[in-house]
Amino acid sequence: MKIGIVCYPTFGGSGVVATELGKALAKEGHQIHFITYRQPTRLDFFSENLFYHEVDIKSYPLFEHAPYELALASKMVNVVKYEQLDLLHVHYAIPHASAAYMAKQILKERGIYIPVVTTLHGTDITLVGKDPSYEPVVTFSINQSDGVTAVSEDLRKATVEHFEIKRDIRVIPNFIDLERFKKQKKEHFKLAICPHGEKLIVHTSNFRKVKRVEDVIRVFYEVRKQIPAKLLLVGDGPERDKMERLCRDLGTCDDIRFLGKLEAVEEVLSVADLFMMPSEKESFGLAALEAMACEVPILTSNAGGIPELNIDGQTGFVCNVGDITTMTTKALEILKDENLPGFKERALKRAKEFDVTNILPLYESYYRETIESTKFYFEKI
Ligand code: GMT
Repeated sequence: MKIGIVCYPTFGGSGVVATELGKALAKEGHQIHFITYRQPTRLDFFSENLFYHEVDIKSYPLFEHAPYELALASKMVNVVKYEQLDLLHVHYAIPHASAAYMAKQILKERGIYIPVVTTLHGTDITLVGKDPSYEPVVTFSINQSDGVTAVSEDLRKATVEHFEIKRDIRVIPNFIDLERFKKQKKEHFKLAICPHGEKLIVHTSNFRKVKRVEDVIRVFYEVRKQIPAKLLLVGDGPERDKMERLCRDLGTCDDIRFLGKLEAVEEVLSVADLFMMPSEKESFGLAALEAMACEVPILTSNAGGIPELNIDGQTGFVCNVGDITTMTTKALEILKDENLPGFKERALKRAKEFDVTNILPLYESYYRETIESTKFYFEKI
């Protein structure tokens, strides 16, 4: 198949999923055309089946905000037409699904029917999408897509609850390339961070408010009172300054390190003993799956789709959002020498269920179904 993938090219989870999906599809022999405003972060090598089309955003003194959606729709029209694509797969509804709708209408006028699959990732529904400033367009463009997928059952339910949806939504969970995350013990790295055999806790996120990084630090502070431990915080974002101040106020600076944005997050994860994700909202929790793929147990909140990934008492523990006391107790339980190996083993076993080799065929068959179900329109044009 020839597939156009539209996504955000940044570090965010939806962009990572879209890029990894495109790479995996290309390996299977499909021709993949990425359409974004910048080269996706993880698309930094040559493959005969991978193409990148940059959206040109023209600015003009009159525009306070250049109309990205129009430039994107125009680019989609041209790429679909000249590359003869079979399907467009857009990741994150805003503004990709509505731009795809516009492109589809323009192409229809020109005698081409392009099926559109929209993948909902989370905040495009739970935070931004349901805001009255976007809701009518999000509802319309979900209903107008030829196929819609959500990354968890919880997100599917939230979409049906918040919007007037007149179509089925298929749940296709996020995935991981286990080959990339295969355990690569960097003992020298562990020794540098934990010279006295301390337990290592890791958190990675974009440091937005919904991630509740403060809970990570407060739980660590309590754990640290009971056992020797270190905390690594990977990522960057709006909450970082506040979190650095909190560490200073708590007097924990010696045991906490802020590493900023890291490309090779698997190197840090490979030496971790516990991963924390206390988010307020999380449709899936890709970062937690990455940790599990590195054989790291996870301590999470019960937000959104996280409980579909984290099996309470098996791969880690699931606690109520903001319940720092229970999180501390559970962290200590996981970190006990006699418990840790079992948690690690079960975390890895669970991650294997989400290996790309299991999830890719779900997308491929959904594409085929969608193309098949729109054949009627092809014939009508
Ligand atoms: O976090 C966001 O604001 C958006 C989005 C992104 O691009 O990172 O994250 C969402 O998509 C990920 C990939 O499907 C999911 O793993 C995250 O759980 C989800 N984030 C939220 O729901 C907060």
